[in-house]
Amino acid sequence: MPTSILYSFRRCPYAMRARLAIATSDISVQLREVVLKDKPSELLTLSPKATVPVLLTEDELLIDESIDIMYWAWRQSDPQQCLDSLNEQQHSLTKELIAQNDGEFKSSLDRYKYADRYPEHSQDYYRQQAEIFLQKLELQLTANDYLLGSQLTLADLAILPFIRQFAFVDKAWFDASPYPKLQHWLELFIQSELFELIMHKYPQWQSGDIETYFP
Ligand SMILES: N[C@@H](CCC(=O)N[C@@H](CS)C(=O)NCC(=O)O)C(=O)O
Repeated sequence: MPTSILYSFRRCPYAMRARLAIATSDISVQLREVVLKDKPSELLTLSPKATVPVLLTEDELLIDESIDIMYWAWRQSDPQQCLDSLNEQQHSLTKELIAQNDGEFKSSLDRYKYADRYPEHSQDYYRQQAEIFLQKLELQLTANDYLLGSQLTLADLAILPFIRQFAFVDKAWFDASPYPKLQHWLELFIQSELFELIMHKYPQWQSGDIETYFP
């Protein structure tokens, strides 16, 4: 029975990353579904910064960054070679893309999504800022089916949840946008069994509940 514990929140793109990596490895974890406004004391005690995802491994290692959970999962087992297949150059491009995603793009995405909270600029302005990253991804996908080549890797799974969030701010705009490769890449992901698996709904975890395993 799995003994590593993952604190997760279904719609959080960072937690989705972690679940994607776990779901594409051969491992399972105990999943504790968190409600961000009502975090369990067990999580707050473990990780004072109190973001999700947080993983506590069976040997009591605490991992509280989503990317590090992805590495942890695939270092245990990587049957689809999401990490294993990357050469040095691909790995450095992956890191660059993820840094841009988590940095400038995420910041523009938040402003685009909640434009009323950031009245310094218009929603269109924030969307245009976000498009700088979309253009880069579109270029990658013009040459390849996936961001790094012909197979799904760390870069795709780390970035897809954020592009999905961006797309659904204004789906009609996204569907009509000049990014056909990106639209196709996202659509394949949303239609996949993998996506269905990681988006399964779990009730909020309460101390004392019987264990829920993921996947
Ligand atoms: N750098 C962290 C970011 C995680 C993060 O910010 N998660 C959000 C939810 S999507 C969170 O837990 N925010 C704290 C809160 O809303 O209380 C990671 O990659 O794991």
